Amino acid sequence: RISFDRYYRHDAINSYLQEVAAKYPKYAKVETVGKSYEGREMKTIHISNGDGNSNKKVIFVDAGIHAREWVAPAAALYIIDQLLENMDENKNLLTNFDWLILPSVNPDGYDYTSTHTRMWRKTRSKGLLCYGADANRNFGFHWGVVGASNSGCDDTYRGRSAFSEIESQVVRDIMLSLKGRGKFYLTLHSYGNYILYPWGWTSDLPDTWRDLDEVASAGASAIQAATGGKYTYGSSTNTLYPAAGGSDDYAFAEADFPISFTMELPGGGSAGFDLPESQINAAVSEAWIGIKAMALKVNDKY
Ligand code: 0X9
Ligand code: ZN
Repeated sequence: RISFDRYYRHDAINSYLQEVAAKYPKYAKVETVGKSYEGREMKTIHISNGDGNSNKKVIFVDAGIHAREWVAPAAALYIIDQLLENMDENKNLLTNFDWLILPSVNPDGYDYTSTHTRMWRKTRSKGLLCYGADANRNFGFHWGVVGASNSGCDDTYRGRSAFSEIESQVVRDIMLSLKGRGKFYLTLHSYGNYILYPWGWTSDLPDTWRDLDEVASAGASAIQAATGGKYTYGSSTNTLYPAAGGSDDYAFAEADFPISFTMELPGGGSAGFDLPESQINAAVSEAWIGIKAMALKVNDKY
């Protein structure tokens, strides 16, 4: 069984997916959904309770769109570990939902943070002067209108055009393929302990913001009750900052996910994005408590 006292490189993440799916063939299926700019395989794992119902509601979780946010892919692996290795305890989460998890959205950038620059954020596509776009500014909903740079060397570069990056295309295509069934989209980031809902592109709130707020609140309360940990929730713009072209706004607006959240996991302090390995387990197990509570709330509502 995988341990959460260290970080794993992209290749190790892919190997883990294959291994755990081979161990639970009745419940888990791995699919290669695309290749990154530099040719790394992007894999999802689909987890069900094996009852053969292929029409269930779906929870789609991704992580690692920002290369340096290492605790995010770790949290995605933790979800997989808990759903499969702890299935009895988590039965209710699989009765009504299938889970689709893409733990490593930006494998080129992620590997680059191991081999070259720890604080790399973007993809690694080749631009005129610099490499990469911020894949979380690259989605085609109000693309580029705010909080996104049009200058290729900036960390929040929006890209040449909406969906110029293969990695954001892959995420988009998964979302659209789930249209109608997709009820909860969760994209894992770090850091700051936030649960953020749309919109990121405007300070206006969506009509259904009360529903978003209710689900986010259930997550934050469950965490606070279990560990005392504090997560702040609210719309991206009003809680953090305005930034258009995010995957969360796209899932909500264009792929009809009624609940779409960015979860910013812990980090901070002197560690910044570099959450020490000794703190991974606490961070991801706490996040899982919140995610379970949110999933149950989503099941009640949709
Ligand atoms: O800026 C981001 O992309 C996210 N924060 S991070 O520190 N992980 O880079 C927040 C994204 C919130 N969602 C939108 N603005 N759409
Ligand atoms: Zn991020």
